[in-house]
Amino acid sequence: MPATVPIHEPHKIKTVRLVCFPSLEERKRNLQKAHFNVFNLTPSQTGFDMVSYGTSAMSQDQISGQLIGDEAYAGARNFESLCDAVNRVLGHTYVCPTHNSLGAVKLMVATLTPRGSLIPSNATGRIDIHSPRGIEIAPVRDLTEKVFTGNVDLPKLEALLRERQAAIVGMQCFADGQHPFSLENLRAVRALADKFGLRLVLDVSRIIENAWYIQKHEGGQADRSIGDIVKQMSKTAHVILFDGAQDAKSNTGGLLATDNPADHEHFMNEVVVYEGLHTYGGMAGRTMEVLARGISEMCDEEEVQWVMYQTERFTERLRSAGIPLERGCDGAYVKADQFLPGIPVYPEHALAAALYQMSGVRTVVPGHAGHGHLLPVQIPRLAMTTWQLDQVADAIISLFTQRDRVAPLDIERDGAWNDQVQFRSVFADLVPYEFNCYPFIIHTIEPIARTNREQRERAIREAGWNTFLLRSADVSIDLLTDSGTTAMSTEQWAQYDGAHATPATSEAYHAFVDAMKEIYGYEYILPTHQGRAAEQIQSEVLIKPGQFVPGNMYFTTTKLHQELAGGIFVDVIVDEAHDPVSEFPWKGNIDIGKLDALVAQHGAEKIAYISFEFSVNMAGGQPASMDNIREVYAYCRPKGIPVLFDATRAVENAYFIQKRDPRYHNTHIRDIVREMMAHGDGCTVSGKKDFLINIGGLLAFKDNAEWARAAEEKLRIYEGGVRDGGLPAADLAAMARGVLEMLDDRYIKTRVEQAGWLASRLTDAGVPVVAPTGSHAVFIDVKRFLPHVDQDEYPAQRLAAEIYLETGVRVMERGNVSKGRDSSGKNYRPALELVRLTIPRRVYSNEHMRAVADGIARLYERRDEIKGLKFVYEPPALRFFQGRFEPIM
Ligand code: P71
Repeated sequence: MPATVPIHEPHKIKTVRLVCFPSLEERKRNLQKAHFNVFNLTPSQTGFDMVSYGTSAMSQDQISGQLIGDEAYAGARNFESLCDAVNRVLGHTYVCPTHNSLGAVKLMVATLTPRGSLIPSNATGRIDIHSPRGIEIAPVRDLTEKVFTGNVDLPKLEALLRERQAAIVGMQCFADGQHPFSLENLRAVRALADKFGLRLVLDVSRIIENAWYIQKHEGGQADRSIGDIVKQMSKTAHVILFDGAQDAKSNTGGLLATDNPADHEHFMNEVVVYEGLHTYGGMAGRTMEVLARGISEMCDEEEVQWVMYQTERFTERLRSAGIPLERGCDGAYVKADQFLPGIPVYPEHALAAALYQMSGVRTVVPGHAGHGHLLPVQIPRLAMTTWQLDQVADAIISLFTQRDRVAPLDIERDGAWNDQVQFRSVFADLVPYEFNCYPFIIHTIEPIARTNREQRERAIREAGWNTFLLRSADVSIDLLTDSGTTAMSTEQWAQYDGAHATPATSEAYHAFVDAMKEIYGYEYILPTHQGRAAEQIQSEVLIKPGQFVPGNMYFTTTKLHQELAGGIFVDVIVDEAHDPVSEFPWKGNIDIGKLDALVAQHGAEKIAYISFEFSVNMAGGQPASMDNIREVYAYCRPKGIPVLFDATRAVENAYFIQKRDPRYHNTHIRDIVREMMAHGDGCTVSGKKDFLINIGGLLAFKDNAEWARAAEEKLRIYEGGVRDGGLPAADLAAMARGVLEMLDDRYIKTRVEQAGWLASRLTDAGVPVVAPTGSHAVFIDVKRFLPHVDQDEYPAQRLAAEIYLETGVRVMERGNVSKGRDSSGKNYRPALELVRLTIPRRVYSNEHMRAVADGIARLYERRDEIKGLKFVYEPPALRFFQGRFEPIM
């Protein structure tokens, strides 16, 4: 069952937390203010914060647990959830909650290890908190053991127990963060403890990592599940101590648990003194719920394999570059004294300060000052992508190559603890490390479906071979659309939760209007529930029946509303847009020659407006150039023809202008968008794309008050209130925040480049894709993929289904099925027979994309075996949504 190398995260991103990238100048200022001790820096002064304590990404189930805290003083329901989780996962009957692990230690001291006690232990890190209490820790780690370095030296322990009276026998999973023990050793320690009539107290805070190590390295354990091993480990101890901010991915919380009712009685009587009542122990009800859910989830085999894969990969990258380090359960512990042999005093602090100066990465030196020289570089569980971790490793490697230049620190104020010490220093001349990965970390994850081929065969049959009819629960990576599938940020959630609902005028409405005015430069701002609602109103306000609406290609909903309003759509996009192999960079441009011919034929007054779409979706997400946008407006203005943008995916279009037009290389996306919009008279936007939200839209006019008034009239009738467009204040507030985030240069670059990255992996495998890669998706050219399947046997529909069968990935047909039949009943057989792989914003990593590409490459290898489909049910209109098929054998 276990332990193959995972190919991608077994989850997708649900919520992101934006990361700051302070400039070199800011970093130097921050470092100075922090007295060169990076402990004093805050996360907003930090790029990546490499600490694992309380920083894990939670699951969506955990985060929802936050909202059902039963904040009763006594007997909270969440306490029952916690007991239940501990019983099931860790196997102990009686649970005593504490505010965190120090609370659990306090209880232990009050009940089992009073002042003057001796605790033999495989861990020494906790000496810091035990020695002030007059408790002696006797280290009994087996220093000869190479693999299970956390094993107890059994003869040494036995000799010690014979010689002196110990209070308990202590053991820690992955002792001090670096030393795992074997199950065999744990059981032998338990036997010894029993022999001497002592309790074995096991700190199970890093039990998952230790269990993984046992699964991987201990004879006879490879076929057992993590859950199984964890339970056995936990049950081997008389008392367990658990830190909620580690494996359970909570931000705090702790507990002691036991099967011994007398010990539990003792714990309950003391917990009220130090922590709180025995049914909450100093934790909020919501924390107990988060903790309970975290414990229930923490043995998930695939999640564990993913976390440990990342840890191993990170450590290996550093090790192979020659960085002196020790393995950690949650990252790499760098030996600062060997890294900086020329710096004798506090080399760990000098290293941390230098790393921050050159890269913005923060690492924290814990515990007592000057005790050893390890600098832990820890990985927050599930919160970072492999790409980001590789770059953090590369920053450290880059520092290693410049280590001779790292400046020593002069002590300004010494102290007993690392958080106290302060330094003076100079800024060494270090070459900075520039990150170019996603500018956010993962705050919440959503598990994705795990299916096998047999289950997928059943699912696609039940869906009539139509990916629109698959259940999301049967889909692993969902590339159906980028519409409304975005991960929101924590900032957006803060706005969402803080918004005050009203059917009248909300603050959120004002925030929405102010943000839109500023970004688009338009005077009249109307919210709508999504894009097509704005399109309906715009079309009805601006089109007189019988007028022409020239546009660059078309989008289905846009064209439909123009026609419903009595307009006649005319395609005036450049010819290159229809050619899947043309590399022309501005395939979204309007052909002014075609436009001029239309105007010459019918007269300007017969043109309702130009419908100008950015990042033209049906052409493959192809951008228009700034020159074209300007020229179209310059052509139209003197003739009194309005230009109305479908500004959906405007930011992606702006990115292409920044990238492909040398005049804009140094212009911010924000300014490019504003300039684009200046060459038009109004716009519609499907907010479900650009605005980084799950629902919402915009209708805006530059300065025409009459249109705005007419549109408001329709807004009241079709959508909702004039101040909300049918949206709750919460969604307006999240949108007002989303539009600020959409303009971040780093964000939009990583978003668009992800499509390019996927395309290049497909191309490398020979898979034919539409060129150049567009703004939001990769389009497979199915005529070249399945040349042996006739278009009337729907090759793109079949390929979409085959991709699902092979990989669990869902994609969308854009070909003969979508295009439909002409008036004589024949299929249109369009020039483009495509499958669209659409990339949601901030949801998937490059590992997901690699898995998608590799799966499609496997299909391409055996493409000759793939045949077509025939309809078994064909709806009269928009048949791609509801149509059902059967494979042709
Ligand atoms: C996409 C979608 C969503 C979609 C719509 C219809 C059929 C299948 C999928 C929606 C767009 C769009 C452009 C350029 C307006 C809309 C409608 N795209 N303009 O690509 O791409 O906006 O969905 O908010 O109403 O999957 P709306």
